[in-house]
Amino acid sequence: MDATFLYLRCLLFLFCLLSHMEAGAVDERQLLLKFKSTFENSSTNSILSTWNSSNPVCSFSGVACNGKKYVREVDLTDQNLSGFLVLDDICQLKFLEKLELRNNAFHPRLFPSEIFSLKNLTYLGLANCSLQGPVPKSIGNLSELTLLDLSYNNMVGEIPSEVGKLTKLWMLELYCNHLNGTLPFGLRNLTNLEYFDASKNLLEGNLSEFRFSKNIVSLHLYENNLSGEVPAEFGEFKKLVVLSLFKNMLTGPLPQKLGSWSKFVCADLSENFLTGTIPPDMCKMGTMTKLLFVQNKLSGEIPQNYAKCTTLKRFRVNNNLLYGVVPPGIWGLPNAEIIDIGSNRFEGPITSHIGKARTLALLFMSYNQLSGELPDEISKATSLVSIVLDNNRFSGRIPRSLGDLKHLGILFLQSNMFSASIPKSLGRCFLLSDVNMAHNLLSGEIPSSLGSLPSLNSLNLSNNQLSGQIPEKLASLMLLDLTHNRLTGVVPKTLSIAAYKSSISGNPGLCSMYMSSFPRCSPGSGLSKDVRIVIICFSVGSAILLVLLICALFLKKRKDEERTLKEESWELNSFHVLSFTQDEILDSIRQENLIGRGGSGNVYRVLLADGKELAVKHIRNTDPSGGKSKEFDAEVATLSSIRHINVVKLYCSITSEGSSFLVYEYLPNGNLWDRLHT
Ligand SMILES: *[C@@H]1O[C@H](CO)[C@@H](O)[C@H](O)[C@H]1NC(C)=O
Ligand SMILES: *[C@@H]1O[C@H](CO)[C@@H](O)[C@H](O)[C@H]1NC(C)=O
Ligand SMILES: *[C@@H]1O[C@H](CO)[C@@H](O)[C@H](O)[C@H]1NC(C)=O
Ligand SMILES: *[C@@H]1O[C@H](CO)[C@@H](O)[C@H](O)[C@H]1NC(C)=O
Ligand SMILES: *[C@@H]1O[C@H](CO)[C@@H](O)[C@H](O)[C@H]1NC(C)=O
Ligand SMILES: *[C@@H]1O[C@H](CO)[C@@H](O)[C@H](O)[C@H]1NC(C)=O
Ligand SMILES: *[C@@H]1O[C@H](CO)[C@@H](O)[C@H](O)[C@H]1NC(C)=O
Ligand SMILES: *[C@@H]1O[C@H](CO)[C@@H](O)[C@H](O)[C@H]1NC(C)=O
Ligand SMILES: *[C@@H]1O[C@H](CO)[C@@H](O)[C@H](O)[C@H]1NC(C)=O
Ligand SMILES: *[C@@H]1O[C@H](CO)[C@@H](O)[C@H](O)[C@H]1NC(C)=O
Ligand SMILES: CC(=O)N[C@H]1CO[C@H](CO)[C@@H](O)[C@@H]1O
Repeated sequence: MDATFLYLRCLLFLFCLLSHMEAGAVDERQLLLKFKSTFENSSTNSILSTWNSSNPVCSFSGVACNGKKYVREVDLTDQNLSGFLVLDDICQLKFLEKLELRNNAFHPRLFPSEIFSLKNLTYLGLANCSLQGPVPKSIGNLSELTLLDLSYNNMVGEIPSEVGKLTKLWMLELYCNHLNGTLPFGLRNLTNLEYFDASKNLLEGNLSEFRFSKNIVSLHLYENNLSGEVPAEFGEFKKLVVLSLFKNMLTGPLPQKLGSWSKFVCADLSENFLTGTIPPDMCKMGTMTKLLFVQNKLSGEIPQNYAKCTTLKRFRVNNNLLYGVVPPGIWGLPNAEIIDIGSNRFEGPITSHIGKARTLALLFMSYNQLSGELPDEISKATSLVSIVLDNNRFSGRIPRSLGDLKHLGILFLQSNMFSASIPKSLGRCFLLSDVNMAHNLLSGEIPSSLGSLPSLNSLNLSNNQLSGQIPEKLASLMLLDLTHNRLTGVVPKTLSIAAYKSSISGNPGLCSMYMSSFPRCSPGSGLSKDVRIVIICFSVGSAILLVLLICALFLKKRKDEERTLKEESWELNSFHVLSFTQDEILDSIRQENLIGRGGSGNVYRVLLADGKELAVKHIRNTDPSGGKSKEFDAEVATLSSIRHINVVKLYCSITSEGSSFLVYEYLPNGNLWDRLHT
């Protein structure tokens, strides 16, 4: 039997040899054409159209040959190829070194074992190829591999320790699979490894196997279940520039020399249980852009060095146990986009350095013990979109210069000790959407300019010492809280409905013509008796009319909206970088997406293809005379039913002659922090 086997092997060998000698390149063409024939719809693929029997194999698109005209590379990235990935044929290409099939639409299948005959393969790219099942142990046979990319598949089970045999590996990509177990014993032998990414898997255990990865440049293991400490050896890695380990269960202190040797760029260790202090020298070479340690148990002060780290774009240490005075230079980092130091124990003032923070968009520092006055220079940080500094000990007046911040959308100053009056200049911040100044010592009148802000959603001025009348225009907000102040006079007509009762209570000086829970206004303070009678009669009569009107309008509206939206000419005005198009919004203005219905417009919940949710408020332009229509009550009823939904960010407006849409971020649970992940 052995003899027979040998004989057959010999025959096969001879056959192979002969076919090679005859015309190697022609054979390779047949192999590739057979490979092509395994794809569905290969006839409609433009690259594969060059794969035909009259073209020489080296002129096939996506194919590269070596000096002897043998196929060295096959690269069919992003070709939308479908069918079962069958590699029998292509794996007979003796000189193949690179096989890249990323981002195709293959049918699910196990890791193709044919591949293991390709001993010369140096580059194997099978990302997003619908591979299933475990990573086979035979992967260890491909000992020439320098790049192995199996990311974006459905691979399960543990990473086989045979991977440790691929000692030439320079890049290993395993992210977005379902790999579990610990990082295998053997990874330590991959001393040439520079890029490793096994993020978004189910890995557990510790990082010990990486203690020997002294050439590592970029290490990503975020969104796993890794535990234990970051090994001390990481502090000695001379080439490390990116370390991304967020959302794991890591504990213990960080090596203090971490990132100090190389042109270090990014440390993202958010959402772990790290203790100790922030390593001080990650920006030593002046290249760091992201320092992200959100939600850990770090303590100590912010190292002074970061105040000089002018390359920093994101400085986020929210939710730790850090303390001390924030080094003044931090406020003025010239390239910072986010400074997020909330929920710590920082103290001291925001210094005038903030005037240098020209790119700063988000400034978060809630729940600390910061104090002093806000410097006027804050107005020079002209990119500011959100100022969130609630629950601190700030005092003094709110700077008038805030009115210069043309991009400001969120202003949260609540639970501090701000005094004096609310600056009228805020009426010039046209993008303001959410304002909270509750629980301060503010006095004086509510500036009526706030009522003219076109995108204001919520205004909370409760628990202050505000006096004077409520400005007429403060209506149609998703949230209005003016409770517990010293407001006086007549409750404006627009607020004289039940939905607003809880927004204005706790102001003993208020009176109302219509709301029983307030003292009636004396005749001098409001309208004459005749006018009142007319209004009451009108209300009763119009109630019936209103119902009919709303029904009619509603039916008409449904038709109008569905029929004509995209035919109209629209103008899009964006206030943020948009990840959606105008058409995506207009296409989603459909009955099934309606979450609230009102007189002057409806509110829709829009689910984008990428899973992001938006709230879209449709406002039909009212008649030229400008006054609120009778449908106003209905709208308030609608909007007040979702008024506690925290609609924070206004992305854009889309307007035409007849109506306009305001597109907001939609936050069902209203958690401001959730939306700001790294
Ligand atoms: C093969 O493809 C080339 C274009 O690359 C084309 O010019 C030629 O006509 C094709 N030959 C056949 C037999 O389809
Ligand atoms: C991919 O192919 C499918 C069918 O094979 C087709 O419906 C789809 O439009 C193609 N997509 C692209 C981007 O070519
Ligand atoms: C690897 O490539 C060499 C030439 O570089 C060739 O002689 C050899 O047959 C190839 N090995 C395999 C297993 O294909
Ligand atoms: C995976 O490939 C498909 C094409 O088959 C593509 O549409 C999709 O965007 C790719 N996914 C990723 C994460 O690149
Ligand atoms: C390939 O790997 C498997 C599993 O590790 C091993 O049993 C087999 O001997 C290897 N084959 C070759 C040709 O090296
Ligand atoms: C890993 O997942 C496989 C199934 O995919 C399971 O059988 C195995 O027990 C898991 N191992 C660990 C360590 O969780
Ligand atoms: C690592 O490599 C050494 C020497 O090449 C070898 O003896 C050892 O078995 C390897 N370790 C693992 C876990 O593969
Ligand atoms: C890391 O985990 C391995 C088992 O996976 C264990 O043997 C080793 O002691 C652990 N190292 C540390 C420092 O906890
Ligand atoms: C993560 O690991 C811990 C133990 O370290 C375990 O209790 C927990 O269930 C794991 N979580 C997941 C999602 O696997
Ligand atoms: C207004 O802000 C205060 C302080 O943050 C808060 O307690 C109160 O609930 C807010 N009002 C509404 C209606 O949300
Ligand atoms: C399996 C598959 O994708 N088939 C498609 C091939 O292309 C034609 C049109 O070119 C489609 O109708 C098939 O559905």
